[in-house]
Amino acid sequence: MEETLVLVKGDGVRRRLVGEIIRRIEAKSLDIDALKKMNVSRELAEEHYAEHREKPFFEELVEFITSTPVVAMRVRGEGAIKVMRTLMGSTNPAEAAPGTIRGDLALSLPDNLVHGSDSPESAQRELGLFFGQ
Ligand code: RTP
Ligand code: MG
Repeated sequence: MEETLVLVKGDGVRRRLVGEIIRRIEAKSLDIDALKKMNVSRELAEEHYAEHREKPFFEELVEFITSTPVVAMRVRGEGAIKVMRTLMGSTNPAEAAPGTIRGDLALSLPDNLVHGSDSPESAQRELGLFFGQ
């Protein structure tokens, strides 16, 4: 069984969409193995988004993820990494397909509600950072 890290980011928590996002994950028959609401330190944010360190939006991204609490989940199931990315929709909510979390519930960057690991390597690394395994 595959595991992936899912974050409901600050905009999702602020808009009280945690339940709606969990509902969609469960409706897809994925398992939520662990879940916690937490603050993300600058250190954790920079580590988590290390691949984006040189991008123009890096500072905005770190500000965004550290400014309000997030809900972190370890999500498990067959093909969980790719399945979660499909449920989430495209990075830019303006382009995300209807039926997806971002397509249905978000409008523009950086407020795209969720994070999902993008590969088995990222998933292991990110689960280690957020759940210490
Ligand atoms: P995530 O990592 O959050 O699951 O999202 P993703 O793979 O779909 O997108 P990624 O390219 O990894 O970007 C990470 C987060 O950075 C913000 N972003 N802003 N202003 C911009 O052009 C821009 N591009 C990306 C988004 O919050 C995105 O989720
Ligand atoms: Mg990403």
